[in-house]
Amino acid sequence: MRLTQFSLLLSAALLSVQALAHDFNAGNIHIDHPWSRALPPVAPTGAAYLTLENQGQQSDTLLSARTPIAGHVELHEHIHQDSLMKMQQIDSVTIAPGQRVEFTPGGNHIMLFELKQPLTDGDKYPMTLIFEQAGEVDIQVVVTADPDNHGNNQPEDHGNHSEHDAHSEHSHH
Ligand SMILES: [Cu+2]
Repeated sequence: MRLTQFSLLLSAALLSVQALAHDFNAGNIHIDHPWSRALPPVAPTGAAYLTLENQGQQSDTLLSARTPIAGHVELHEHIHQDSLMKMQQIDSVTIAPGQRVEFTPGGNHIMLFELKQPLTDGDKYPMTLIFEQAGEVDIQVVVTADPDNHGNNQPEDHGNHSEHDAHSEHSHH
């Protein structure tokens, strides 16, 4: 019974947001294009990816995330161990001022355990990110079978480094 009501609410939420390009702001943190890869309905786990950019003057830290579609959510990273790619839980992800942190397949990701509904291509689902400074922010995650086809690929952008003229003020000879 409760599950049915929940599903109806969720469907309404899914229908109300349709745009594929989407981003969110929380304090000084800009959250760009949260997405999940569509999976077969039997998949017990999934993952969410996004980009976090710190546009403020002090660092902030992503502490955790939660979503009603998963029983349990963890922050994960991929590491190379004995020439194998392994994923493991991380406590948090800190974003320094001006830094951009990408959560991508094969890298950091938000791991979804005990999925309560399938990750179906074209759907969206709500997620809450909890930051140390910015607090809690509600986002919508897009589910897509073809993440490369949304025109949101980040081209290599190295044009934003403001080269600060670093005079060494404490050099003693
Ligand atoms: Cu994982």
